[in-house]
Amino acid sequence: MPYRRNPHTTDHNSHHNRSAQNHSATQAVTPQLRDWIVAQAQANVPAPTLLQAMCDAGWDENVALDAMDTTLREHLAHTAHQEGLPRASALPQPALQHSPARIDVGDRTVEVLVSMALPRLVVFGNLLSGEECDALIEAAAPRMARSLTVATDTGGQEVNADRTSAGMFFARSENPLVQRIEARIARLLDWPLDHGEGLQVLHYPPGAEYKPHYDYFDPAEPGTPTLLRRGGQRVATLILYLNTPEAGGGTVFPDAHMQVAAQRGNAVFFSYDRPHPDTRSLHGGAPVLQGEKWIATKWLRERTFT
Ligand code: PD2
Ligand code: ZN
Repeated sequence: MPYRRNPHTTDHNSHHNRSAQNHSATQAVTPQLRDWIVAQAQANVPAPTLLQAMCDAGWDENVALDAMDTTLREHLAHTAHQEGLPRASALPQPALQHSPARIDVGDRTVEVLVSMALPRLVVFGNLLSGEECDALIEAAAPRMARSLTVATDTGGQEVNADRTSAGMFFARSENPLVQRIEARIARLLDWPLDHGEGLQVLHYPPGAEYKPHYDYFDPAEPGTPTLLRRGGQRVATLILYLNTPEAGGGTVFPDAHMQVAAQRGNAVFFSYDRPHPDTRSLHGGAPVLQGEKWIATKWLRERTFT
């Protein structure tokens, strides 16, 4: 694909500054040059061709590379925002660069069972011991109340027909068991412990379910600014399975056409870098068909949760 000549640089070069060395020290990335770089990229001109064109026009190679990089990065961020996409956040990330089958989290070896790019999702095995699962259920059971969900209009809480489970929240680091599990999660996900909400335990009796939803706070809802004051957006969820229902009760991801089975000690992690459906993070708790279901959920925030 041929590129269009860039008059801005060429004029600058031919009329004002013929020394390439001197030129590189004074080359300013003008708005016109930025527009030209964006137009070339939009016309699918390959990056090396674009770079060569700039070098031919008298640009120092490093300055040209830097100008291309900065201009296109800013352009992409700007376009995403213009198109109504909220800005992307940094994310918790398990260390999976070398595709390990197991991750040492200090006091335990966690198995990596599934890793998916979109939605960003990882299924872990053996994150909790059977005894830890039982102890969490035992500590939570006397404190269970019908699950509330966030009231999106006010930022408060309300009973919700889409969520027929009962639940409770542990305060962060409330007791040694919770503290140990939270420290393990922080290490596994490489995310500060204080960037997490307190662990929530949910109990689903037979027939109960949690209809598909997003865990992030919808930027369009009036209650969202209130919710964001306590540590910014939710950026990831870790659902820990505390028992194995006899049938049903998996966590479904409709956009990925997949379901994670609820297996005691296992967990599913998924992240969403912006509060937008393009993260494909829609998920739900399938109806429990036989037996009951207990989970603990850890929601991770952008910043310290207060
Ligand atoms: O219990 C589940 O599988 C489930 C499904 C959807 C839990 C949550 N969401 C949650 O705790 O956010
Ligand atoms: Zn959820």
